[in-house]
Amino acid sequence: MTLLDGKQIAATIRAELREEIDALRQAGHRVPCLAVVIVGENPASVTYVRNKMRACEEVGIRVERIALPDTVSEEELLAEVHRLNADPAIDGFIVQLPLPAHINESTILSAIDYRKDVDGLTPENVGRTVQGQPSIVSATPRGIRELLARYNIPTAGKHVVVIGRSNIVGKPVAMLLMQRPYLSLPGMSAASLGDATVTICHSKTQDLAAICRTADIIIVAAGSPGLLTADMVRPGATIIDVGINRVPTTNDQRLTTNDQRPATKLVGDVDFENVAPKAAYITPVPGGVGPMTIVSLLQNTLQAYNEHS
Ligand code: BQF
Repeated sequence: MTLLDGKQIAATIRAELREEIDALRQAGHRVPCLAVVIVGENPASVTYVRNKMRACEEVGIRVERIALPDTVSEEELLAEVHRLNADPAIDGFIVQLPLPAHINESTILSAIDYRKDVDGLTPENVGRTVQGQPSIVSATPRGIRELLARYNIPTAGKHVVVIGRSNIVGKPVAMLLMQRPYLSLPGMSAASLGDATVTICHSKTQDLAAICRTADIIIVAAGSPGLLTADMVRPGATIIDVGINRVPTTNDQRLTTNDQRPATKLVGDVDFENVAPKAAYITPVPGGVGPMTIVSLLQNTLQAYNEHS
């Protein structure tokens, strides 16, 4: 079993991005600039935004944080989106998800100029990705493709089973790996992945275990800790765990009764301990797909800068 070390690959890619951005600066160009809009103070969202800002700073992307209260109206948030669309100093921006319940996410996403949509979630970018045209690919699917590419794990002709049908992960990663390889996408690494046979499963799928047992690659993005168990995995399969679940730490994992660490830990959707020994390749949580998602956002920001500035 080989661990797919997203933490390490992401660090390598950040070093590459840093070189590219240093070169821009040395040539007298302005550096790329990302804006991040956060609505409210959901602790997970605050952490994710901090991760993104720190990564930008590391590679030399300018980053602007725009914090709005969770009482902001949809109209006010739309006005902020329109302002960012029109600001020539901003190459790309994201609206951190999820949004409060009184705001319609799809209304907000649809208002983002697709050229600045570095999360790749606008209808234009989703449609162009589906049609195999140059597009900004959403961050987690791009990160998964990059991770497979850097470990030389081919997808052509392979059966990929995706568990989860979200607009952010399940649907776009299925599309991406099913595509005819598109060699000239800016910012893509040499290996181009696609040509997979893809099955998308979800909460109403009958006999998920039987379908998974036919998979060469399983991508789990269900948000359900322990969902993928060893009996569902064919020996030698590749396992990509997109789940990020915060679960209570059991007492035997705490060193002493005075253990000052928080009483929760991050786990994925995979029963890692029992699945890992059967897998050829598997992503850990944390340190697998998560860091790749962040680095994809940086790559998308540089792509938006290169294409439109
Ligand atoms: C790691 C996200 C669900 C809903 C909205 C590194 C992140 C997470 C884990 C991170 C995520 C998950 C992000 C690790 C951003 C990934 O080391 O394993 C980074 O910051 N993520 C998000 O912005 O919105 C989400 C998950």
